[in-house]
Amino acid sequence: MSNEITKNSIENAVSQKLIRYFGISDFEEASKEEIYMSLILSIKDILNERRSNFNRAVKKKRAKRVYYLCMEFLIGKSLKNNICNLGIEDTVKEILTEKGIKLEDLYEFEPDAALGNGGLGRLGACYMDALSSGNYPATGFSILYEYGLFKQKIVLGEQAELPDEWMTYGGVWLTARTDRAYTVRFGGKVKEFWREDGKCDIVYEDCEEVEAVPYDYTVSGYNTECVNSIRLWKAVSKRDFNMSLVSQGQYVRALEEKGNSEIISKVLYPSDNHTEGKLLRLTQQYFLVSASLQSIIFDHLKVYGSLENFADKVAIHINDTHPALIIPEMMRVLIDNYGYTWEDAWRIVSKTVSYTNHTVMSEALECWSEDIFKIRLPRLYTIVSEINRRLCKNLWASYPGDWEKISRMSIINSGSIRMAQLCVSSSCKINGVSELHTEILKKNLFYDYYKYTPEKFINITNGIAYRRWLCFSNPRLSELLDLVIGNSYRTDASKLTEFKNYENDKSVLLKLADIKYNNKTEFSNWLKSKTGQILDPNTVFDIQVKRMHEYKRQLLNILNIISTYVDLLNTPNMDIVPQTYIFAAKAPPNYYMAKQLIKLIVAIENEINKHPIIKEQLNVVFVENYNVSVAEKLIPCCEISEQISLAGKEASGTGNMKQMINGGVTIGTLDGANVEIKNEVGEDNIYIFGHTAKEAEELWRQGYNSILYYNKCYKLKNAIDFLASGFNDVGFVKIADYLISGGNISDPYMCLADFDSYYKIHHNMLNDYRDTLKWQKKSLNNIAKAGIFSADRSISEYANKVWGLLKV
Ligand code: 26Q
Repeated sequence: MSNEITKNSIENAVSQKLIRYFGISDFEEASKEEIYMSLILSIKDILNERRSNFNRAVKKKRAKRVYYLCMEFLIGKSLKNNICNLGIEDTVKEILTEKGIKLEDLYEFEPDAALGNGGLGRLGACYMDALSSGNYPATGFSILYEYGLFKQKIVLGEQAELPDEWMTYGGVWLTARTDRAYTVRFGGKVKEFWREDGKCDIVYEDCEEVEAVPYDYTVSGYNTECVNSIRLWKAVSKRDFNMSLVSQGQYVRALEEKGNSEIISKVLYPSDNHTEGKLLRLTQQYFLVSASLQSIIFDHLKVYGSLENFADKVAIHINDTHPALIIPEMMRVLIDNYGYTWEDAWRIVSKTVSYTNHTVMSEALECWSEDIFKIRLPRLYTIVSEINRRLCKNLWASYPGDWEKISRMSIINSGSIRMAQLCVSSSCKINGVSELHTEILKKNLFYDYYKYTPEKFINITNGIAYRRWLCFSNPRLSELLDLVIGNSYRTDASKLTEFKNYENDKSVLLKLADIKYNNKTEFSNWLKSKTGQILDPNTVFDIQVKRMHEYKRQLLNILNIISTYVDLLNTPNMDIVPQTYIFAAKAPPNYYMAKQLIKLIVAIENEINKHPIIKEQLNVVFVENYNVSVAEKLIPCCEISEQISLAGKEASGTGNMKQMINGGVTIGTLDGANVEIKNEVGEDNIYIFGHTAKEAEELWRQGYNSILYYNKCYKLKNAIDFLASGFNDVGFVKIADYLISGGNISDPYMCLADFDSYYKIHHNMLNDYRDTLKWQKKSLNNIAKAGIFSADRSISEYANKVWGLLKV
């Protein structure tokens, strides 16, 4: 057991750090930066001690461990989360107040660790939190991107990208483990030497060698001694500094040579739901996989001394196909380094690895050109080919002569290595991230595989670290919950249902309204002080925050806003509910349409600002640099949660869950987890519109004729006409064309097909909003029914159904 944490112990720890690292013996002399760093270092010590105790207990119990491989962890800030998890917020506040320092100011100081793009990365971070909170032995593996996701600035109405140098103040959390570095090899030639005993020695020549140095980021759990970590790999050049070049006066070339391989961990690819077949990305993926596997094997051998029980003691989870190379890499290591036969190695690998799919969109499915793969990873290429040869042989036995099916299921096809096929054919379990998504996987994307091995396919609906998103981000609401239903929901989210008993309690409903108003006011003040943008907390806050992508259909929301704007221009004294639309989103820097959409939203914001009278009724703001921290401020203000993707495209969504648990009422399509949200809250507490996934697919197959919708609906026509000519920007004519033309720039996400039902339901929703008690009852129901979307629940399902993992 760890020592108890007291006011004294924290104060002493911080003072010691001030002396040791900054030579400051007096709190009063320390700058905010120094106190910030010293506080983090002190908390890190507590966590590291607990981690080591927890590890000892895991070893002693010989408990199974899970390793969660993910190219992204969108961690955000950790100071507040760790302080709240440790239950020491009041104590720390007390210490700091005595020194005239506000803890909130220190919180603000911390940069976001933005080692991820969006949903996938944030899910990884939420799951690590739940794993620790649930006392499960787990390690996350990813890359220590020196630059996190770019910082977004709106410059002259458009997104500009700035480098995100998060390490200066965010790196304090990391513990470098230079003693545990591994070598990763790329390229070169592979030579096979067959021995007399029939075994084969593999020798690599002329490979490029890179050192992978681990940096551990500790992850605390709520109210528990369990602490896990995310191990982040940094690429360090192994090539010794080339002194001969230096002596020839080629100093810069010598530096360049050294720096080359360190590029691997420089940047995170800023795309979301889209792959790029770039060599550097493949390099990053193998770097992650190879280093992580060496670390996993090292840990295992230290405890058990053999790999015989590997599959019983280790679960390796791959998130999306990005870390799929762990499959051939594990085969390589078991066969080449530990002398396993193919069959024995395969038994271990296929029992150890599980895979979650996070998207069905074709542009996000990873394929690598055989040529690139062969050159960069020659030994792995041989292994993947052999996996594929054996797979096809088995398939042939099950489906003799069905070449079409076998070529659909084959890993290698027409010069491409298809990572989804590799994952599905090799994993012990495959899951989708919402009920609908899993059904689509079974019926479409992985239909053949589902028929082949149905027992492997399961659903585990996503969940969120609700303590971060509710308890810590929305203290007003969680205080009310503590008061009304007690605080047991803080460890057991299902207890939130007890809040439903108060759906007709007028005083509770009015308190909810009050809390929302205060949150909105707080956010408005923050935004005004940051950017000067003005919000009126007396208007309804309608929020769409997520990555910018065509399939998420921010454009559908925009069309409805423009149509209301046109109405207000024509009828200034129209009776409408005063409404504020808040957007926040980053666009991938090379995604033209996504950037155009940001430009359009900012243009609308500016257009409305020219009409102060209209602005009172209809306000639009684009909040720049959306990240975890902005989300934590914004989501507690949500009244209307826009989840309007084309049905069938959003695998789950998790922002929908975060807004729901903060009392936001969803307007959405029957897509991803919206379907389950609807099932939880019932039709009265959600606004569903648009084509279902099945209908949308059918419509697309029959031929989507956008102009029909344009001609049929005058509101839509007005909006699109305004879009085409109302702004002095040719770019928006292109967006109008994209919406209505059937040509090669047409809208594959069929915004117009859902416009009519969207604007009607939106209108009804705003009418309902006029009645405060009626609205707050809906809001209350959303809070009360959100418990199922807790990451604690998701993780316990993974532990039981996928990993065979027990709490320690
Ligand atoms: C792949 C190759 C090369 C470069 C980038 C990528 C790449 C990077 C990120 C591909 C996809 C992603 C991210 C996908 C993602 O975030 N998917 C979301 O996952 C969430 C968690 O399951 C779901 O809730 C969302 O519905 C899904 O869109």
